[in-house]
Amino acid sequence: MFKKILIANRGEIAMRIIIACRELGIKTVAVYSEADENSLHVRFADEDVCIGPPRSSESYLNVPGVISAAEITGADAIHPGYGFLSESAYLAEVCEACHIRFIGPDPKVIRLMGDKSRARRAMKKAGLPMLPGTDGPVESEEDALKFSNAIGFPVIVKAVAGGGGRGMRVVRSAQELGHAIRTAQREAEAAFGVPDVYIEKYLDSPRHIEVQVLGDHHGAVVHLGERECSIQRRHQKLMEESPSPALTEKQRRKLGNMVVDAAKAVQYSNAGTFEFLMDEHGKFYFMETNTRLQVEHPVTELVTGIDIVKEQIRIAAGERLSVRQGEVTFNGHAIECRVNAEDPDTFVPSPGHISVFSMGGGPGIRVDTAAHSDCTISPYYDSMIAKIISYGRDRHEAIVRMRRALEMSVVEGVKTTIPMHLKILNDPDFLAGRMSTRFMERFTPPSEKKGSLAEAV
Ligand code: MV4
Repeated sequence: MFKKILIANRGEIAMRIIIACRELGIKTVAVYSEADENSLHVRFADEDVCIGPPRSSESYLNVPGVISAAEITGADAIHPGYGFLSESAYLAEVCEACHIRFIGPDPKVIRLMGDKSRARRAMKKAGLPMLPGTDGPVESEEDALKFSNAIGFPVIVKAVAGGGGRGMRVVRSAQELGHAIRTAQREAEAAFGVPDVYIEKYLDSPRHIEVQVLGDHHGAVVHLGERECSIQRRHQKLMEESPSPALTEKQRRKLGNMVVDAAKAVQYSNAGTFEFLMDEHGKFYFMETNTRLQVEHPVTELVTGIDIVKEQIRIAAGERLSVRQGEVTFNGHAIECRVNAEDPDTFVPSPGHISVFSMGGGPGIRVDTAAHSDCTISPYYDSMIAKIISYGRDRHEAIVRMRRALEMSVVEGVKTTIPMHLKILNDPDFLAGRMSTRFMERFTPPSEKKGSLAEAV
């Protein structure tokens, strides 16, 4: 097992990784930017190294800085958390070259899944259900038109290097196709340096459902069930839950087994998430694979009792998965609310000093945060300040607990999205489990709707 792990991240997820290391008896190294000198992850790590100025590009995204910090402190492994360098095949390769273990999948698998068109081909071959789509990047506008006419409009043009909703264009008629392809290519080139795009049949109001997997270096893969992530805005998830209210036990088993087979086909190791869209008939279609720990992993931990971060560390150290599929059980229901320092109506960021910070607790409530009273929320980073995760024997109990925990939370000094969450938790469609990726349109002010994906696409 590792003796010392460097955490290449900040905020609540750096704290989450420190917690796992402490329980495993592993020493920790925090890296931090000048803006995070007084952060809790620096306080609770055994060692800390400042790696640069506040801007992420000069600190948390700086591969030489992170590697140097690991070398100087003698860390055996690097946990990248989510965001930042978590899906950098390059960091994983540099780690390999430096004999530092990267806590994540093999760089080859990260690279494969990072190319959304290659990933699509590989996962189709491995048996996952797909929407009709091009088998590679669009070669010419004529071919694209022929293909789109054959599968029927609407279609969606997606950047091969995209993912998470960046670089997409919905096309509703043949006349718009050429322009959409050219615009998408230009945007993709500017954003990712790779102009390639591919085409898929477009689903208008699907659910977003994702499956958590763990794979070890001995060929074992298990799935930990699904998460319902339809409640999002501009590709930022706001609330997630497990299980999805839309799935039957039989569907869960079938989807989970398909994902396990697909993960085995690419020798997937460590934690991963397979994203699907579900249509109104309950059919699933593979979208992409996230080769990292995800923000919403706690809902899965609460319903399975499995500590995903500890599993990640054990897997990276070469140990076997602590459970077989038959030993994975799903109990009760968990919901996560992402508390962001934002205006709850306009979603405009609200950084600043928090004078009072006290999250509701009690039975069935978990709070993952690095915030505290008398702390400062920096404008340089993501606006998420805490995750409140509720657990109950059933969905109703999880909802009731979440409501009272939010009502009994006090955050003074910055605006938060807590009032928005309370509105959602009282919405009849939410309560009935009726949701799609368009759910938040009803909660979005008209002035904000223009740039939203629903409008753009
Ligand atoms: C789609 C789609 C409809 N049809 N693909 C957005 C993020 C990326 N992971 C895939 N995305 C979508 N792909 C087809 N063929 C609709 C979306 C989508 C979406 C997906 C998941 C969660 C929220 C979303 C919001 C808008 C669009």
